[in-house]
Amino acid sequence: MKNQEVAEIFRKVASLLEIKGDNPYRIRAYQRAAQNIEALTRDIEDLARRNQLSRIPGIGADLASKIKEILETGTLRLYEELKKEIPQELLRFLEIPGLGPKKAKIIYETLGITSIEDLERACKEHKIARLPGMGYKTEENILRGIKLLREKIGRRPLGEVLPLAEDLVVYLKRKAPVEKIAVAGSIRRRRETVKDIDVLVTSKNPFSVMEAFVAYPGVEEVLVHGETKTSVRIKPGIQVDLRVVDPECWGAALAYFTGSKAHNIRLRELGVERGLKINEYGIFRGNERIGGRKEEEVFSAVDLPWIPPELREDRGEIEAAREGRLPKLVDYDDIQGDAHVHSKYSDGTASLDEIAQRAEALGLSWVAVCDHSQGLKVAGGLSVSALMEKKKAIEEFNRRSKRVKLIFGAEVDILSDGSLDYPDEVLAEIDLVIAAIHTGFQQPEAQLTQRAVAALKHPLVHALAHPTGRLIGEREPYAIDMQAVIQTAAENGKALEINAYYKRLDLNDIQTRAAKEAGVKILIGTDAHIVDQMDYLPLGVAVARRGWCEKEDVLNTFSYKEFRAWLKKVRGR
Ligand code: DGT
Ligand code: CA
Repeated sequence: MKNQEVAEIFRKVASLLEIKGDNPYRIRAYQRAAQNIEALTRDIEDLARRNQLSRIPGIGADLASKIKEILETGTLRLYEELKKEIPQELLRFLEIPGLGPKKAKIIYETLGITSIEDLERACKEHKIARLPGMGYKTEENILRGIKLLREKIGRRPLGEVLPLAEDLVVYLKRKAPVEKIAVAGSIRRRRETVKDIDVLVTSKNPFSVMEAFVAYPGVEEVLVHGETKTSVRIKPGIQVDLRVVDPECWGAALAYFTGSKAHNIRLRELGVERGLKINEYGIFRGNERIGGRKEEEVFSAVDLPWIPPELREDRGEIEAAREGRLPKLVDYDDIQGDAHVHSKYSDGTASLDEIAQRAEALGLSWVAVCDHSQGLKVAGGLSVSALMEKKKAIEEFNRRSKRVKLIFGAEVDILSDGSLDYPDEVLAEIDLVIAAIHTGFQQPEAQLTQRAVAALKHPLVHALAHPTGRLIGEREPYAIDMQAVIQTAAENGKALEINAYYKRLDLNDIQTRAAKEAGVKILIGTDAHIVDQMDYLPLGVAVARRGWCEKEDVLNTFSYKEFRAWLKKVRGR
């Protein structure tokens, strides 16, 4: 898929135009296009072939023809011309999250800095703070951006890598003589970011497996080509290690390569206490193999029940397993609804029918359609009259739809003083009110926290959306006291969202666990702006599982009726 490549070029065009001081609307159009293309789960080439590019939000005739140009030529004339006007070094600075084109240009022109290392030093020596329009805050932001950039180079969001891993598994099952096959490592644990793809297989013919593997169409470079281990780099620059293991070692290898390393070390220590050696080849007493064919054997050898991969981080799961108090994790199949989807009414692209169709295909029985509120003009926020129209349309839809029900919701902006973006009498009409912060990210912690707390205390609010505002690899969480937020939610019987969009996963795993422990209910929403993004729901479930959530902790496991009852209960009705 060329989606990322196209998005990247558009994003760079936007930055270059910004450096040149071009028309802000034009710049915004490229940025928005980049965002929406990146968020697509469909193959953009496929859309282009079917002449469906205009289905992507923000893509008109002009941008559609530019997308086609990129797909046909690999680049864009406009981009190449802009690059000639602007120095290369400056382009590199634009990769740093949080460092905008204007500031990058001033730094480049006044200090003559040309490398990221020099820029880092200049920040630490407070040379940046002295430049016009900048200060110590700018230096902090740049340093944070450099840190994020370095992390980003090594790790990618799970939601980007998981489909690649799944595609490879399908390919290997079809083209290689594999018997067992599993993706291990951080992907199996569903960690939010991933360094590489670890695949294990058993086979009677390892040689053919490796031949098929290196012939995988996504392979860019073969790094190691062996009988038991082969490593390649696939298209977006991700390494894949494929290991063929003996069936009698399968369970031991699966446990070992699933990790985490910290968890493995604990298991190995427990083994040592029992006079056992546990490694990727099996479980041994002296030279005698006593197990390793099945993964459960690794755990039972040290008197533990099998531990779900999402918990294997040495965050107390070993102790919990020993004491028989492992959570019975919420299952991917327990999920009945998606609690946060945007429609055509605001900045989404889907009609109510399209949303319901996708939900049905995903095996869901309800979806909350939560569009933006009136003040959020950039995101097509709904006026009160549009909101009431939508309410009617949803009621009408529900009258004729049996299998999938829609819930009339709104993602209501929390204004900078903590008040909400609709008056109370309007909020009372909305069945699910999710409050969210979309502005003022730079406010001090006390103020941001106060806004979230005030919203959660509001009697008509049900939940807080994407509580920290972070974007993986792009934007740090804003300064917010999560403990205060969790406590307020707990005291007021309100839910916190796990936003399942692959760049958000917000709450994250650790915050989710804190919320669960405080008795706060979790509400998972994909925040889909196009129906394809509804497919990200399992990523949110993965976060819930990594946060030790059980079925009853997660409101999405409720039936439509039960969920509606909960919505009413929150408002004391
Ligand atoms: P990442 O960074 O996203 O690739 O995370 P992982 O957990 O997939 O890490 P990776 O690919 O380096 O290694 C895969 C698994 O192999 C890891 O989760 C645990 C196991 N492993 C790797 N190195 C060691 C080690 O030195 N000791 C032990 N006990 N296990 C290891
Ligand atoms: Ca890995």
